[in-house]
Amino acid sequence: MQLYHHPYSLDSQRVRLALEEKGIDYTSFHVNPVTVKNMDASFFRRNPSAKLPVFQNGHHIIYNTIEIIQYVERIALVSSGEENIPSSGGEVTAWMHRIKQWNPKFFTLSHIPKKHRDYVYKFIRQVIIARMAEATDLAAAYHTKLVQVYETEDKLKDPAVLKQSKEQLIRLLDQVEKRLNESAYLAGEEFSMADVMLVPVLARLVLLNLKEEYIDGRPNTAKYWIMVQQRPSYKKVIGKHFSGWRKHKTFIRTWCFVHIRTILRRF
Ligand SMILES: N[C@@H](CCC(=O)N[C@@H](CS)C(=O)NCC(=O)O)C(=O)O
Repeated sequence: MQLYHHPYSLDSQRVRLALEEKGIDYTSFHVNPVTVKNMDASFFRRNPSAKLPVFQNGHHIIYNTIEIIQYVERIALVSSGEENIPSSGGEVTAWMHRIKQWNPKFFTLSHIPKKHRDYVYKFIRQVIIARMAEATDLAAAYHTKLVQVYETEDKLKDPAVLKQSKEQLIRLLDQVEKRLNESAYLAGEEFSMADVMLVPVLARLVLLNLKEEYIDGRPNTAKYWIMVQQRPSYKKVIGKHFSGWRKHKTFIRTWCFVHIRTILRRF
């Protein structure tokens, strides 16, 4: 089994948490979307949406995060040989879909200084154009991606888009807070795949220095956040890259890559 993913990608974090929680071995391939590795022809040919993560088992490829997680659950069930391990019930699935409805893209980008965002987006556009010239058979798909990049940049200028994303996040966090008043985890007393969907959202808020605004004022969520960070899966998938000084190391590496390529005009 292969997973194409990156520590920056929230959906990748979700899938990796599921794999760690279920103890499933896999071959890991890092595809950094900020250094635009997701547009390399070898990856893009496999996945013309260029989105992460991509999960492959033999000839079977899955692109949808929830489908991957449910597939991982089934593998864990089969390989355990036990028949009475419960797979996710209705409430877990409902939470997974509810959480997935919030797209972190615009919210995240809107909290990155415009100057840095513009620099990276210009780099992304130049890389796509360079790849288009190298692999002409993929030109149409690259062109679609280029249009999407321009659309993203346009949407980021629209305060209504950002307002809607923020309001949707607040509604979700309020529902979570209410639910966590009834049980330790999102769908009961056991950590489940619903939590796997939620934890990266909280980690993203912390990364953007928004913990005080979105987590601390919700006491059940604040308690939950402390608890989930103790899990080995969290430490391996998220903590390792983003706790304390490590987050600077993670970003500086990417930033240097983008900066040097831009200076040398090597896309
Ligand atoms: N196909 C995924 C969505 C994945 C997704 O949106 N991935 C983001 C990162 S979390 C991405 O790769 N964005 C890069 C891009 O849009 O080019 C799903 O439905 O679960």
